[in-house]
Amino acid sequence: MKIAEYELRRIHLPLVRPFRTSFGSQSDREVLIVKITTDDGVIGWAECVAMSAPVYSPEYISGALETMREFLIPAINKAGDVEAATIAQVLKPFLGAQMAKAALETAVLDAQLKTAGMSLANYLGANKTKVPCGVSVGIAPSIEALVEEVTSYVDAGYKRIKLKIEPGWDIEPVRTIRELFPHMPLQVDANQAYSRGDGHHLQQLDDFDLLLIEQPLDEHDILGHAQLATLMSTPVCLDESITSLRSAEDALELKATSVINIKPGRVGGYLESVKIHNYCLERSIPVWCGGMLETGIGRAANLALAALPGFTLPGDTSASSRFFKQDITVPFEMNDGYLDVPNSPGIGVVPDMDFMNSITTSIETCVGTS
Ligand code: OSB
Ligand code: MG
Repeated sequence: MKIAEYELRRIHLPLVRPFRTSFGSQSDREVLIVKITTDDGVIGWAECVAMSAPVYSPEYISGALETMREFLIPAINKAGDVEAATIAQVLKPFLGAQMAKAALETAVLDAQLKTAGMSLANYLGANKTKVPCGVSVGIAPSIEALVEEVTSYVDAGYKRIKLKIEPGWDIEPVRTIRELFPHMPLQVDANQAYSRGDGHHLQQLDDFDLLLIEQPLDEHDILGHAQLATLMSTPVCLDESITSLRSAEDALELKATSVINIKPGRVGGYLESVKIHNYCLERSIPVWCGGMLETGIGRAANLALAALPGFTLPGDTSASSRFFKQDITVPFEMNDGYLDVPNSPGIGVVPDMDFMNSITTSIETCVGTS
């Protein structure tokens, strides 16, 4: 296909409650939405999961926008006739920028699959029509507030709880939630907040029958994670450190991780995500689908991925209402702790243009090959 036009749009959505992690607190989500129009007039949508500031990953919205405009889009235009499966190769000369690359590839994929009349879930190899929902719970202002928030998610039907932790907010909150919900699948995420010397402290988490501890150390500290994994009975799971199939292979081989959080934006797209999934499935390594506070556009595509057979743990695939009062698509609603996997062609959802226009802060268009 040939791309006639690209639209890069920044939108601003308030969160239903502040989301606090070890890298900061957010009370709204700025999102970069990518739209492509093919020369046949077919539209493809995608969400770039970069955040406003480079605090989770080195990518951030303004940077991703500039990378797309200055480098990635001109390279795709130069290639001329493209399909989703060729985009990664076309963009390979430009280093990093996985989130920017993923968004462009996904927009192409959406348009391509709409043309083919196939859902993303089918294309990726899904074998489920609904997926169990987990929820990521931020660092709370107090234990009481945490209990109230977690209880509301348990009551809503969530099947797995993930607690964000950091030094000073770890053993006691986890103990409290474990005592209150002895059988709930529970895991923790530190977003790199600890250092190598914290192994004996973190060992205390082994008492709480956690599914895993996610990214306790620096993203580059593969050796530190491998050492921690020998100290703890709780499985170590990498998030930030995994930016490609190659890095997943290395981290597994080095025993720095025994579970993988697959976040499509972080690894450069859904096609790379499927490669990581396939590699892990062959070796019986459990994987789950991470989240980046996506709107319905990104959430829809994540659900398609989470429906693949190797996604044996519930992901951070929560309902739209977990983060947003109003989503930019028809909201994803939980039924009995599950979300339905979209089955219409492409990612299966489109934005509500009136609402999206009302929260748009800037739009830029780039011409394609005509
Ligand atoms: O580390 O998984 C993370 C949100 C933003 C950046 C990083 C992370 C998260 C989450 C929320 O934990 C996941 C979600 O429910 O979208
Ligand atoms: Mg994480």
